[in-house]
Amino acid sequence: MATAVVSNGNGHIAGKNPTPASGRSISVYSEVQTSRLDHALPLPSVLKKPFKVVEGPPSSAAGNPDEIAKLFPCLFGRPSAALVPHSEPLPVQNLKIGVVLSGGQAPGGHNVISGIFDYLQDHCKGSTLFGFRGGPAGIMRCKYIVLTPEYIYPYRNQGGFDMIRSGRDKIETPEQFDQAAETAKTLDLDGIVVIGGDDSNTNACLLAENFRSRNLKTRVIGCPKTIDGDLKCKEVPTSFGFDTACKIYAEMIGNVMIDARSTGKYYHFVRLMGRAASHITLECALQTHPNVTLIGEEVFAKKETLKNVTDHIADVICKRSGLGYNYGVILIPEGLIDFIPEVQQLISELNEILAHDAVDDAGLWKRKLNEQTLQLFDLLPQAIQEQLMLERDPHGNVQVAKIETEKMLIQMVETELEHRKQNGAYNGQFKGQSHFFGYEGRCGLPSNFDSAYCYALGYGAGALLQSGKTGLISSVGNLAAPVADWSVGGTALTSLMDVERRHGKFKPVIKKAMVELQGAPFKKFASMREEWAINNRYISPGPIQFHGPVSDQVNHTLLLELGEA
Ligand code: FBP
Repeated sequence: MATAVVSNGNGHIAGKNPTPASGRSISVYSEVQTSRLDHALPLPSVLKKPFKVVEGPPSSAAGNPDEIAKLFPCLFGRPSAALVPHSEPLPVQNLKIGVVLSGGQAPGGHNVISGIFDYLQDHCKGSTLFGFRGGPAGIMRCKYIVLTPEYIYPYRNQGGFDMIRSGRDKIETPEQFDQAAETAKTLDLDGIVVIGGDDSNTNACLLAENFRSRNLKTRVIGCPKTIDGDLKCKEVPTSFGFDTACKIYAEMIGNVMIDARSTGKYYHFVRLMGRAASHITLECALQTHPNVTLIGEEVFAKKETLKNVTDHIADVICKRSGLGYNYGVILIPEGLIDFIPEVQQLISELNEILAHDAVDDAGLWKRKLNEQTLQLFDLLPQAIQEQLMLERDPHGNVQVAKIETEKMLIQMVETELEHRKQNGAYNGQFKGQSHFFGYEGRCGLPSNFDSAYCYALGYGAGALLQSGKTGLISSVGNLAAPVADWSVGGTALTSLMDVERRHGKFKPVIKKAMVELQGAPFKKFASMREEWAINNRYISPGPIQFHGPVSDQVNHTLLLELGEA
């Protein structure tokens, strides 16, 4: 019988029977889902025996250290922490810990929670784990459930965030910090674990600073989540969910490639999620070998215009047509248009206008755009214009998932090929098919890698909280080695910070890790892409495997970045 407790939002227990069953019923699970429930999760060996925490040297910031030091007077300079074997276990404590899922779904989130839960069961018997419902708003409104073994069980090794659900709210105003502090006091919390991406971990750091400045005992630890793969640094080699999401997309791309080759009549323009960074697109290219792959960071470095990008795709299509191939597959990162300097300028002018609520129905707001920007805006298809004007997300980002770049490029390539036809430079057939692979990859069953990585991140977060740490992001390293040899510790969140302009103001943010053009994954791709463009070197990786020789394979990006071929 489950003993989960539901709060009515004021910290009081609601209803007569505070014991709702888990939100999931395993009676309707598929065989594969069921088989994953009892999949034994390996732990790094340092977490299996008594350990102590060793601190590194004082840390700095990813950029503008003086500004960051002013914004985080209590936390700035904190050293990183590493767990090392020790003769004595930490003293057992009865801890009250809250956990929250923040931002977009990423496969493995449930395992982070299971990891924290199991840590408390194994090392701090009698502790309580509160799951804040619906993201950071759950902290502000004190909406939670008390997690129990029965409640958690159906979510073990399962995709999704539905155990406690997620949200994109930010805790940023003084009133919201007050509400969060009130919750921490009401529940007598020793700690909160924030499972989120760059923005959510920025928020975790602000919360840790705020609690410290109020002398609250509540500590805050972050966990690196995002399929986008852009929350990483030396100590945090990857964010969870990236491995699984890329494998899911790569399977779908492989299928589309075989379809393209079978009919011989379509160019598939596949836009892939990933927000600003092109890591997912790059990884999928390495897994499947498409004919064209656009990498936003390269487009930016080469200062390419929309016309350059269109010409590049049209050139490949013409060459292939000469060889008798009127089909192909083109990968486009979700954030592409944000990387084209002229569009970037347009977006930043639009951001300022939208931040000041200056959009009128008569279109007078357009006068605020500079002349060249206005010309570009007027050139864009109306659907794209409308998508660029959509409300920003709560962090001030353009909602790139809603901009249909793949459709825009099909239109532009079609027009370009029409011109070439008239000039006698092309006589093939072009038919574009658009795809957006995004949400399909966020809630799949986590790969073996993500399952184990998430569990270690959560278990490690528990260890950091028991050791009294705050303002750190749970960090599991040495990931190319067997799980037993993974390192476990925490990295100062302020060391990942820089300042950026958002909503027209400077704010602290965790610096996004973009695709490095000098990095091993991009270099490998660049050395092979010409061959893939002309000759068909398609690879169809098939579905994620949970057993057998390839089941523990890790994505190319991580291995190449770790120096493993
Ligand atoms: P996070 O950065 O919160 O992990 O979100 C990742 C992401 O999946 C992006 O790839 C995508 O652009 C965005 O979320 C979509 O947001 P939403 O779920 O709000 O539509």
